[in-house]
Amino acid sequence: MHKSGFIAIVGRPNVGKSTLLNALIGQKIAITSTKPQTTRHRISGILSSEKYQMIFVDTPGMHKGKDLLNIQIDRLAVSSLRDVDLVMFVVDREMGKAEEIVIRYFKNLKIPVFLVINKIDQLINKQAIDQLIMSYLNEYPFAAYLPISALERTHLDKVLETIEQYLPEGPKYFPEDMKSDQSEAMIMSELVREKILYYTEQEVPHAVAVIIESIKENIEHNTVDVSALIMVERSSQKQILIGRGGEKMKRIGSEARQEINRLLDTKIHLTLWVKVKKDWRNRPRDLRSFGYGE
Ligand SMILES: Nc1nc2c(ncn2[C@@H]2O[C@H](COP(=O)(O)OP(=O)(O)OP(=O)(O)O)[C@@H](O)[C@H]2O)c(=O)[nH]1
Ligand SMILES: [Mg+2]
Repeated sequence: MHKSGFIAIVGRPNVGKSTLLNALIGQKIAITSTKPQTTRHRISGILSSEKYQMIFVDTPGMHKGKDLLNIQIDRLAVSSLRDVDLVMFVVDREMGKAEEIVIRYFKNLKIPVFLVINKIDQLINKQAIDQLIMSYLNEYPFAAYLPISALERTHLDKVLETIEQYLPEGPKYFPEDMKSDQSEAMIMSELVREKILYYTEQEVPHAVAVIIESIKENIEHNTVDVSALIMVERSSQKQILIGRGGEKMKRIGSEARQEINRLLDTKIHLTLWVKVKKDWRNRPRDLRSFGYGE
């Protein structure tokens, strides 16, 4: 019997959902960062074996944001609960107000929800883990609870085993060698954004969107020429991004290029442009043209 199904990974921002996706697939599919609200799209990672195919759907962290981008992103995360066979609710601390908001969305679900306690490498002792788990089991009838560390890849075999038990019988929806649904352009723009998240602070990471403008094969130099546009909301943010003497932008470009080369196994030449677009996070048309929303 072959089993298959879709598994949504949901939770508050920054709990380690994308890190978990990457660890389960064994490849970097989604970018991660220490800053909340890193993921903005729904990203699928596919794990195939002889016995099963699991399609993991990484989602943006659920939270109540103020701008239109955040509202759309939150809606996207919530809508991911539809049309899946299973939900993994990822947490990294005791039950609180923000967690309660997420759990509220489970109330009408008829599919199993697993409680995944992540970052146990940071919890001091077994007692702390038990206490954390108890704070959730009082709130919702979770089908299973799974303490893990996505970063250190501990107990992931137990996660896969438990998912397999609950998966329905079904076909392979995707070719066996396909690991994600991300296009090359999406991978490139996300990797550029990841480096920006790493090198900027406060409001800048949230004010940035990256759009791949063109991908052209350069036969003469045996490279692929990629041009990317970085959108920010204010000229002060543009200055921060570029840095003194263009130093920061150079570093962002160089690190993004190296990782794109490695992940896509192509030699690219990357050109970055920074442009100011006032208040794009609140403009429906900008959001659409930057690839956000359903
Ligand atoms: N110590 C520790 N850190 C972890 C673990 N898993 C993830 N992290 C860290 O937590 C931070 C957030 O990880 P992400 O995977 O980007 O979190 P996310 O839930 O996808 O965040 P959003 O996309 O913003 O919702 C990163 O700095 C990760 O390295 C873990 O098991 N242990
Ligand atoms: Mg994420």
